Amino acid sequence: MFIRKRRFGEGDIPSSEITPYELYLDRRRFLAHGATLAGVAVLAPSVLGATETEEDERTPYEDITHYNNYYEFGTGKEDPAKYSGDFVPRPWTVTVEGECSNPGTFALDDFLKGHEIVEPVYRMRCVEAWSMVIPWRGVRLRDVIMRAQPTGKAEFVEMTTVLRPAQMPGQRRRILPWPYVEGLRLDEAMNELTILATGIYGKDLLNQNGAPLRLVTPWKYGFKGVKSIVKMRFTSDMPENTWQVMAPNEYGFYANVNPEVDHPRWSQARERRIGEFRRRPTLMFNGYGEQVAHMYRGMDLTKWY
Ligand SMILES: Nc1nc2c(c(=O)[nH]1)N[C@H]1C(S)=C(S)[C@@H](COP(=O)(O)O)O[C@H]1N2
Ligand SMILES: [Mo]
Repeated sequence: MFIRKRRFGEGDIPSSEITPYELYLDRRRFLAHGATLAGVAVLAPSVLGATETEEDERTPYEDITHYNNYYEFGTGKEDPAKYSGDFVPRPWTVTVEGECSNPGTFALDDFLKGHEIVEPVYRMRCVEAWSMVIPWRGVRLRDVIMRAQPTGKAEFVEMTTVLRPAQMPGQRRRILPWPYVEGLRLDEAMNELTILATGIYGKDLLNQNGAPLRLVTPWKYGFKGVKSIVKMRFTSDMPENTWQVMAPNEYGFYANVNPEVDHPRWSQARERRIGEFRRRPTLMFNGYGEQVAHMYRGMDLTKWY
């Protein structure tokens, strides 16, 4: 078992009041649309740890922290480590807004307080066809969402990176439309695999990895993992996400890892694990199909890429 469960502080929500998330979502749909619950399968909660495979050797800390994509600090892989020294990740606040009944601006410690700390080891597959294996630390996004209490109109959640050109040299140039924005459908956000990470290898996130809080969705391409999050907004409309806005013919909203759908400029069939030379086959949903494939049933994944 690789998840070391730890609790700190008192939970704000007694566990007896936490509804299993599928039931919760189904009930919201039921209330919102008057649909019937009949025929809706309720999935048994499965264990986060079941996703770690023995063969996956963890990527060394040095590589995880010195081979980065974080354009706010430059476009080179070593730029984030080199140019993020002036970034101040504390104190930090997160604003929760939009379609939810518990909005507000929360100090990071309060935002995280009471949620179970999880330490999953996930593969991360960048759309550029390299990958790593990262031992994260964080909280489940679903726990955070349950506390925010999305309304029946909330279908998506949007997350935004901090805008601080004085501390982020890349934001002084028009590399991307700042701030960086990402989004998930609510069921994706509530998936057992989805976490908000605060650490790697048991240490607080370094600035180059998105300190103090970043998203991790291991079955999606790495660019969905928005860094240094200051805002979560619940919406009824699909949020715009930075890379789709930049290159709509290259990047979609869902961005699920799919070896059969090539990037217009390169193949996604194989990937290079950082630290290795040979390329290995890329797995559908990055190998997490058991946990996530059910969310895309009926969707044409060559179209909704
Ligand atoms: N704000 C912000 N978040 C971001 C990016 C970025 O440029 N800016 N790059 C994304 C991409 S393309 C990847 S692959 C991952 C890389 O995360 P890592 O550097 O911690 O490995 O962060 C993602 N999150
Ligand atoms: Mo990426």
